Amino acid sequence: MTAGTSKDAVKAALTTQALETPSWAYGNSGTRFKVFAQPGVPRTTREKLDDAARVHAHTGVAPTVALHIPWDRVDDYGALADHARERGLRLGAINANVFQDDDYRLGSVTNPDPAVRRKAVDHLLECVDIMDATGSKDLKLWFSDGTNYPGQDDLRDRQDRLAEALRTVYDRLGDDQRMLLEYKLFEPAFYATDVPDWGTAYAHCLKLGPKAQVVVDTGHHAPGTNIEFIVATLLREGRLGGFDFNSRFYADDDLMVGAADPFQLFRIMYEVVRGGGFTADVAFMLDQCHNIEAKIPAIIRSVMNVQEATAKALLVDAGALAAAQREGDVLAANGVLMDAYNTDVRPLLGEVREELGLAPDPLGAYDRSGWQQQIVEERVGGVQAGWGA
Ligand code: PSV
Ligand code: MN
Repeated sequence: MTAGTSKDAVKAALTTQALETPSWAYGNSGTRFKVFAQPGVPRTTREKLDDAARVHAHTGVAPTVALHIPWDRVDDYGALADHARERGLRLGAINANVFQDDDYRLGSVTNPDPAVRRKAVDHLLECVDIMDATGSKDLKLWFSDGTNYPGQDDLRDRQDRLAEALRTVYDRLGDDQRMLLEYKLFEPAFYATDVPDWGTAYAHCLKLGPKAQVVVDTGHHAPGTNIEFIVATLLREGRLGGFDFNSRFYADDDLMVGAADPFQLFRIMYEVVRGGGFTADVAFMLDQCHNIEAKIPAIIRSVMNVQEATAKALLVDAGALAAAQREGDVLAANGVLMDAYNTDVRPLLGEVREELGLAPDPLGAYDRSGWQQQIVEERVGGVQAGWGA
């Protein structure tokens, strides 16, 4: 798919788009000040999948669900995959979690203590075992590792430890499995983060081999960072493994993608289309938390926001843009992009949904379905899922 194709081609591309929703977005979440519980929230991973199935049913483009281990640990992953399949879903990326144990106070795979490093690597290897059982293709790695004070630990030694751990895990991957390495500017470490930026992630991936790819979490950058440039560069180098989509006003806010800056999302999706990433092996995942808003409609809204940005990106008139760029016509070139961005693509997406046999308005359809009332009535008792559960 290239930019600027016919309306039918745009619709066909939108029909095949696949967005992965995160299991943790269906559970309770909050800030470090307060987690607000909501009625009807899932108690188990199976119930999270039941909710995810509603998102897919109303949008038609959310067929996979990312799991977070241990938040989604179960006894039988094959049975969990069956539960997903029976609801028209598949299990997606396995997200490792080496950031919530006391042992990780000074880091996980970069910890100065070899026993802690071993524990962290064992967890990552366990995640690959889980991938074997679920049929998941991607292992998503985010490390909270870093230091709070200058001199606290040796920055270079920590990179060596990181490289060694990544190598061990990389060598365990099957032929069809990938390692997606996520970077984050800061938090929870405040002085130095061990994988703070795409350059560090890219350098590690390059050494490891082609199955190691970089993940761009849109919330993990300094204000003003040109994220679409990073996307273009990683695609050009064949190292863009996927996205963790969300949006931010200040730090890692994890708000609904496209809510804070829909124009940025359009610019990112334009570079994805331009770089061939729309049809390549790029995983389009959400990584969000819905702290105060209703969760399932918020996830449906997020999926719709990505679809709208994608539709606009696909509508860019590539021929006119290239001609204006060749002629050095700055205003005309900018105008071509803005014309696409300013197109109201909601009717087009309504048609796409109707062609998939869906209602054109997923949020209205969800409201009418009665699912929200049903889960509020039925999910009584037990422990609601949330951070750490
Ligand atoms: C870290 O902030 C992160 O973006 C990683 O992807 C984690 O796995 C995820 O958030 C947990 O919500
Ligand atoms: Mn993320």
